[in-house]
Amino acid sequence: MRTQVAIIGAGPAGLFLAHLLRRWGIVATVLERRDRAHVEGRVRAGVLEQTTMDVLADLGLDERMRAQGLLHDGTNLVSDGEMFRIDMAARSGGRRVIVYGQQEVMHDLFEAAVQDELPIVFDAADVCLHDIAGKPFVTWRAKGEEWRLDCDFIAGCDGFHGISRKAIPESARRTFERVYPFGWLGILADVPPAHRELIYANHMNGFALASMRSPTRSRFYVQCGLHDRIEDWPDERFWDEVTLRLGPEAQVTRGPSFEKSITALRSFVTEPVRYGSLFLLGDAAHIVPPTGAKGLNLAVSDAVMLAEALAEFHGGRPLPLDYYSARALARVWKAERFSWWFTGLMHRFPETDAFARKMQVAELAYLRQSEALQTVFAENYVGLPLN
Ligand code: FAS
Ligand code: PHB
Repeated sequence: MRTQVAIIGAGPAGLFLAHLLRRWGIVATVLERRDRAHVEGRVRAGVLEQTTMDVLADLGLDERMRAQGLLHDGTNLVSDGEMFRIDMAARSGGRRVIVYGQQEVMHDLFEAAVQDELPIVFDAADVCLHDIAGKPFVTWRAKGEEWRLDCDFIAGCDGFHGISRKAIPESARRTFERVYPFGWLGILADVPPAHRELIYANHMNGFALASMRSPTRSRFYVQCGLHDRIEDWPDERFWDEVTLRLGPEAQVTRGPSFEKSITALRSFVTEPVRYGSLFLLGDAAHIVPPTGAKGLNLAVSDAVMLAEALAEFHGGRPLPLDYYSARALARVWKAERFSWWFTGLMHRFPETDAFARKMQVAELAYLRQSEALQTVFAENYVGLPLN
């Protein structure tokens, strides 16, 4: 078998890339280790930047997002129980975000892939990359057989724990990392949202976030210990804690959770994101703590930048392809900075001494009063342009 681009992984990075390449007339095949139901069933991200909304509109895949997504002009921060709002649309020339779950985005991308007959191989086991610095090909096992796919390029979209990043010799890559001394415990519950927009809270017991998936389904997170287990957080304890941390302006309605998971927080980047014919996208190349809601959105911007560069390459202009790594990483590092800064501002660190705490309080007070700092926040949260 032969294709132009072999895409490893059918998460947001892989599927956005497949749809964008198709629009440029470039043929790609996606190899996914799991089945569709598993990939589509992962809860994960909830907030799409203006940039991502625009990409879905460009692809003609935004109908359900526009019908069911919750457009937000602003967001809310709570410091010492007091809430203030940042009007992001007003501070960013009308750009905003939409709350539309990753599960819904994946559903729309898979449905469109079926309609467009985009080749996706599910349950592809033992995917292996070969000769990435020469004539690349990929092998895998499925239906009890060995398969081989020859290609011009390989797009590693297989997430943080995938094989693509590790295919680049250690001597040829550098990694940058910050592991945070706490996790996020998240739940889904069919209760009305605590507020019409998101609430991020910094409380002495730790961070909390009130988000949602629809007018009747809510997503809440609390900062938890690194070694906490799900069973340490029965629903009653969770509701007590999240209500306390969000403060009096949040209308928390209690109800049974039907999903509960703990996520570790890390900032991670590998450089470069190109090695020979292999390109890395999304979580395979970089991880952000979810505080800034950037994970999925960075996967999309990587896909746009690589699709554009490959289209230029096929149009006889190879330079953009060489420039892909620098261009993608430039936007990634800005999102890493914003996510690291926002995580530092809203969480309680074990080593947060009295002085560090005073710094948090002062920065939150300055953010509350400063149009300039609110503009910086808004620009970053709604998504920096894809330049
Ligand atoms: P993904 O991990 O989504 O997809 C990679 C795909 O590759 C998977 O389908 C996997 O099965 C496949 N794969 C892996 N190894 C393979 C192999 N060897 N062969 C073939 N296929 C292989 N972001 C937010 O903004 N808000 C959140 O609340 C949030 N919560 C998160 C919670 C968790 C637990 C995680 C892990 C991430 C969360 N994120 C969140 C970030 C998330 O949205 C990611 O950034 C996004 O899924 C990245 O997309 P991909 O790069 O496509 O990677
Ligand atoms: C979510 O809705 O899952 C969500 C929203 C905002 C974040 C992180 C997660 O910063």
